[in-house]
Amino acid sequence: MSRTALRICPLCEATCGLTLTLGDGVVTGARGDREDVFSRGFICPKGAAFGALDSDPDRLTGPLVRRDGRLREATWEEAFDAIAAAVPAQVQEYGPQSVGVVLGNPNVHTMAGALYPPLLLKSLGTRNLFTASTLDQMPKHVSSGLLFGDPFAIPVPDLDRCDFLLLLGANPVESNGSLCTAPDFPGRLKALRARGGTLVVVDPRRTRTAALADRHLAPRPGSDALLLAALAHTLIEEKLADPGALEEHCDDIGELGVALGSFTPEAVAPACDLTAAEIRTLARELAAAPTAAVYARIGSCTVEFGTLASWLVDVLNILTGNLDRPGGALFPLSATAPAGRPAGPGKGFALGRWSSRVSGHPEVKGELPMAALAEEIETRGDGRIRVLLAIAANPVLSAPDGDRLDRALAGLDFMVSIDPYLNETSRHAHVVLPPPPPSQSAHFDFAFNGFAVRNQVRYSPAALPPADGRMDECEIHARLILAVSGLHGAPPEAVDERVIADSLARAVTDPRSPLHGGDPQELARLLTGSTGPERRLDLMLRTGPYDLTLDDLRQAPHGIDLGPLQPRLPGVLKTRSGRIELLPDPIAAELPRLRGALADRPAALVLVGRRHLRSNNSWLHNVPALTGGSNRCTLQVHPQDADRLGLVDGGQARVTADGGSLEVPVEVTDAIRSGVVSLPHGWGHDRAGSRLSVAAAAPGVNVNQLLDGTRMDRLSGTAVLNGFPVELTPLP
Ligand SMILES: Nc1nc2c(c(=O)[nH]1)N[C@H]1C(S)=C(S)[C@@H](COP(=O)(O)OP(=O)(O)OC[C@H]3O[C@@H](n4cnc5c(=O)[nH]c(N)nc54)[C@H](O)[C@@H]3O)O[C@H]1N2
Ligand SMILES: Nc1nc2c(c(=O)[nH]1)N[C@H]1C(S)=C(S)[C@@H](COP(=O)(O)OP(=O)(O)OC[C@H]3O[C@@H](n4cnc5c(=O)[nH]c(N)nc54)[C@H](O)[C@@H]3O)O[C@H]1N2
Ligand code: SF4
Ligand SMILES: [Mo]
Repeated sequence: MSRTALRICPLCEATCGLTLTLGDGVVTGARGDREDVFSRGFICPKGAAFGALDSDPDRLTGPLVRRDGRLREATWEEAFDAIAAAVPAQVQEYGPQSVGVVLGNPNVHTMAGALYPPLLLKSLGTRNLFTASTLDQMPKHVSSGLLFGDPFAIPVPDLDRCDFLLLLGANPVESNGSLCTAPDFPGRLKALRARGGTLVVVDPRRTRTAALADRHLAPRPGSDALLLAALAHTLIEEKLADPGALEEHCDDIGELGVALGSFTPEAVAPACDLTAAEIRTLARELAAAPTAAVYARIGSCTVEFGTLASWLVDVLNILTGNLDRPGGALFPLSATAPAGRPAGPGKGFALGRWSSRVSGHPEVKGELPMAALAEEIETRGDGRIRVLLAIAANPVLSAPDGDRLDRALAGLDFMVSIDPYLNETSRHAHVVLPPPPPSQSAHFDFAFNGFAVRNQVRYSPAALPPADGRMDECEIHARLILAVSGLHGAPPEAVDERVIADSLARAVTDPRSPLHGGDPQELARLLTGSTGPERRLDLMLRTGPYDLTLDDLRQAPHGIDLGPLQPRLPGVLKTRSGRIELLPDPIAAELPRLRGALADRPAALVLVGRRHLRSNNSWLHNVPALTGGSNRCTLQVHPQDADRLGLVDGGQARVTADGGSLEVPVEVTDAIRSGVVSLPHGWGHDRAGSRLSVAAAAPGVNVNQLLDGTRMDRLSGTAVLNGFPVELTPLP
């Protein structure tokens, strides 16, 4: 007999509520949950393919352990024994820095990935942490850290109420949004226009999002910081800046005009390949709109001046008075955020507290650049990474120069992957620990509730019981922590109970906590979860801002709406001054380099990425329902460029850049501007030793092979993945 279960979709940041149909221990169907308080029935093709992905026959069903050079099926006990035998001894001999940790994107989509990595890092004591953030949103963390004192204080556009949305370097109609959790992003954009609002999209490609816009500007890639600086300059110069009530929270407003002095629309126009008039008009419209939000993502982050662009986005929101006001850009307040702290000076945000060993890249938010991982493994000497723990990460495809990383991983003394697949990265592991499919895992969005356009909270218990021989991913993490820290064999619950005891000890002595003055033991007994992670969630809800418990969430399976976003200044500020530091020193020090870019002679041809609705980074190409059709790894080229270079639609071309060259199928289309070509990432599934039968049949090429890892946004250590120079030659 079939039954249904509700499950938040973990496949992208939109966090849609799904209704799964279950039959005989498998998911047989998925549709949007119409009663979901946030997504109200919205679903995309990936969510609809939940069942196919969940029961992909290539998913690993149990751990693998390398013996005599080959990965073989093993028991969980053997797997953790192997880790306990290898890692503590390595740490003993070579020190904690000899262990590197790589955290990939799906960690923000699992409870395990949210709850355990901080403990793992603490128990290891290593500073060699590399995450997908330095291939992604790290510039935004840095700009928020500097402006607001908290790298996680990221304002999100108030999509449902704003009158004017300036959207740069994002394509939410395909990606479904990022750092702006909004189920049915496309519908929300249409609603914005239907209520008389204006949408302006800035993207070198005429994307499906651009097609929804009132206006589409297609500047030269990599020039967003210049464009945004000119917008800010114009607001100041034309006396259109009106921060209003924000003024009392801001330092350095006066100095901004001087700092941005050289970035006139006329000066930046050639570098952006826009006209000065277009830029001035946009600035005036932004200022004139009753409410407006500027929002930028991947295309503005993973470029040379990603941090400056991210900073300027919020500068514009501040100069127009739109930060922290309804209809503008607001700070969400999630149900598991720690209870409010009083306004006033905080600890601030520091960059570069230590540096990477080989190239001296400054630490950012406790991380080193993913683009520097290979050299940290390869380069001999004290502190070399010899052991790697890769959790939900596929850097061989997602980071620059996968071939080099591939060789580096092959040379490790020991590697562990927590991954459902044997893929380009995990095939190098000595131990692979596969989590169960998502239907067998509980879900809570610790990360995305903090970036959502509406405050709300939802919990999904596991839809199906664990299949035979399956271990919950939270338990895998807990056991890994014990195994690497010499506590192999201790009960995994001990990890959670320790966290709970520590958190309670802090809460009862914190006058701002709702649990202040309580008895820790008694409070621990009140926690209702049936597993460690559930009890930890319950505790976080109880110490959070909404007076909620896990039971409340269980009784509201479609979620609890906590209302529209509210102004939160000055409470969110944690800068040393207790104010918004509008022109922080590291930013001011970077502006001369941006000024230098005004005179740069742009390359004739640069490459940008793109995302397809039916794909997701590197790991969704093994589901037949999602691959094929237009979801393919082609090089998009504008007709003029194709003519000039002698390329034809359906033909082959060689693309060459700093890092190497690739042979790719050409797709001629006027949906991309001339001087720019586009190749998606996450492809290149042709490495031996992977177990991805569908993906291997249409492998595509790995765009990141074109990069050697030296191009970075200096302030954040984020790899430049967009707007790098390439050359094209036709192939017969
Ligand atoms: N050129 C170029 N490169 C890019 C980008 C780009 O735009 N252009 N985008 C970048 C961005 S934004 C990101 S976030 C990174 C992503 O980089 P990664 O995080 O390295 O890549 P993913 O493809 O998301 O794959 C993560 C791994 O997680 C595994 N996985 C899936 N589900 C689970 C799970 O539930 N648990 C565990 N433990 N593992 C799981 C998958 O099998 C896969 O091996 O790529 C970046 N790389
Ligand atoms: N379907 C699907 N959804 C996804 C993912 C996926 O792989 N597939 N990945 C998920 C992840 S990890 C993330 S981080 C998000 C990302 O979500 P988005 O930020 O919306 O990502 P993209 O769709 O890559 O959009 C980036 C856009 O920037 C444009 N661009 C490139 N260079 C520049 C530039 O210099 N300036 C400007 N203004 N634009 C530029 C590109 O043409 C592209 O359209 O998506 C998430 N959702
Ligand atoms: S939009 Fe994202 S969260 Fe919603 S169904 Fe699609 S993949 Fe899942
Ligand atoms: Mo990402």
